[in-house]
Amino acid sequence: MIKKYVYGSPVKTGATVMEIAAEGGDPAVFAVERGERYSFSCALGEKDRVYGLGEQVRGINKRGWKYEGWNTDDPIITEGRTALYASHNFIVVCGARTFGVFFDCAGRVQFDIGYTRRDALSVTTEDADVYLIEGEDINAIIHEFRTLIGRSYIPPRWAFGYGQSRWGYQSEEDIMEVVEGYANSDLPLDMIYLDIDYMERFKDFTVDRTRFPDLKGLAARLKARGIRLVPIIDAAVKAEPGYSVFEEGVARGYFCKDAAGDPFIVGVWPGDSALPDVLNEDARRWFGEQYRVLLDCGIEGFWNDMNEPTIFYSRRRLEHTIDNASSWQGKSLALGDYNRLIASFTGLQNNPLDYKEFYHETEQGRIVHERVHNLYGYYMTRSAAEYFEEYAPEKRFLLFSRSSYIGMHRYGGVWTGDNASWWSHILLNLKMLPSLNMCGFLYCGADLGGFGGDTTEELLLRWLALGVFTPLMRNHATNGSRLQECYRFTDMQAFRNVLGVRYTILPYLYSEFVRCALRGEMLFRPLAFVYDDERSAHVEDQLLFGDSVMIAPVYEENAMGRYVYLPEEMKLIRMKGGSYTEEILSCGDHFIEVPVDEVVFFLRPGKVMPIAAPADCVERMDGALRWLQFIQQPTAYELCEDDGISPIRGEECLRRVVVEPQ
Ligand code: MIG
Repeated sequence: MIKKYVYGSPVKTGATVMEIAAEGGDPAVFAVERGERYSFSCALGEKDRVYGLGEQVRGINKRGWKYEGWNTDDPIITEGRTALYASHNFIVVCGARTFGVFFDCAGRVQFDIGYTRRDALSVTTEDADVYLIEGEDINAIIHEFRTLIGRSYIPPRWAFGYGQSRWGYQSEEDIMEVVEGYANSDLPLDMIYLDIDYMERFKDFTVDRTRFPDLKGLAARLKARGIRLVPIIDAAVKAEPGYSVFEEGVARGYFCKDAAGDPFIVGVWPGDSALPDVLNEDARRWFGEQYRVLLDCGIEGFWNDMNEPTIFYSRRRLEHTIDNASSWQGKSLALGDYNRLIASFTGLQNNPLDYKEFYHETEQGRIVHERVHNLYGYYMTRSAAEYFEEYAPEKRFLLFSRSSYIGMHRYGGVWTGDNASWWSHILLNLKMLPSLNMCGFLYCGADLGGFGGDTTEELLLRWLALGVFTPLMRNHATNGSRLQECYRFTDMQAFRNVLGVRYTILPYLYSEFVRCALRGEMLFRPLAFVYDDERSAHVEDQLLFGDSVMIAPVYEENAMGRYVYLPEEMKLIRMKGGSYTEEILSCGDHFIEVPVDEVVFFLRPGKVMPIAAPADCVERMDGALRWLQFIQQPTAYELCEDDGISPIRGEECLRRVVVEPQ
């Protein structure tokens, strides 16, 4: 049961798809205080656990820390952070009393989940719609929430292949070198990503003709080999006279404006730039249409970046800062003054004061950015998705974004931003998955191998051994870091084994994904959502993957394997490429040896799993299925069979197959 409570006059965010009449009073579970902000608090019982918040730091159980819904581009992702690139303000308190609550507020939302006091939870918001969701158990509550927010995005089937990315591919030659690198090492590849260097001086919707003389031809040649080229689009548009996207946007008033009504100029990669006002319906349609230049080149997928939106500087604050700095010319600086001088420059980036200085022209009137900050990435992505549907209604496109808000899950997926080549980030990747799924984001993944810093062969292999299960499976790294394409390393057979597992399990991954999207279920669940025992309630490094499988990846360096907790008897599967061994293990703790060239997972009793033979890309898979099984009697499985391209409108694509025990 869902109840809605309205505080103040919140901006409509587009998070939900159901009209619910507002209740009077306050949700019974909270003590509510009204001041400058609204505050909602309740006691936490000794054993209560709190789940949710989507893309966030720390545990699957969020208890013990403070978090913020405030989309932030800061690439140093440590435990001390409180906000990442996305705001997913949905939590479920689970214990003596179990309930879900969604704080639908596009401004700053603060969660204190047993941080100030271990026995108390408090959330503060600006004007907000607050939804209280009650149900039989946590799964019922989440399912109800997913009904409220609408069906998750389903990408084309090829988007479940493996992709390679790197910030720094400069030219067609660079791209071809990577493609041949994979092919020559006999490694699969479905996607290769273009980062900002394909553009002409970082101008959205342009292609640098000297380095990419024939993007259309390149896209076609790659597609003939089953590989898609996936370019990046940045939020900000270069402010340059003569650049049609900028000039048209200015002429039509489609950029965010300052108080005087002029485009608000910010610095991002192209230098001075303007932010398309994606919260304005006309501007949103217009921005979406710009993707056409690339769609006409045969491009079928995009990643949207810098849409927190990132502001390296605002023109105005930069001028002011430079003036201020020059006033120090020739003067001696005491340490405090020196520090202030430096801070005046470092503080230019994503300065919260800038968010008070520009506006969106929405159907709900003129709104200052800070009140709707968390919606920017959502609406940038929606603008593309809505246009794709107009451009080719018979086709699904790949689309994912860095910044997001609940509601965007209907239009695209997410990657979880600038992680690092740290072992702890494998585990963080795992922990985010169920939280993201709760909030509707099913198509998601992290930069495998780590974005920042230098990876190692072992780190990459172990990370890929988790990545084979994540819907978005992309190896991506930053400019200047160690080259991270699989073929750069030594043990090619190990990479073949691990990447091959992705293709082997693809029929299962795809079927589970589509079913979960259609039915509002989670692809990745914490053990606590499925098993009732006390141990399962606290497991933070294993997950259920779909209905049939449990995963427990290795996330420590130089490990021989790891301890795995089995809440019930399970069948251990050790997989290399398309071959595997099976072993039944009893309920309880086991030390599982895991060589780096192997992927292990566990099949649940009474369950089956469709698998295929590996191939060098999704389109070349032969369609023949085999079944992994741990059953005593004939068991039904819902297999997704569609063309992988046409929009999926209903459950017709799911076929019930009965598997006989063998
Ligand atoms: O300020 O386009 O998260 O994936 O490679 C950095 C360059 C901008 C941030 C993205 C990252 C991408 C990078 N971008």
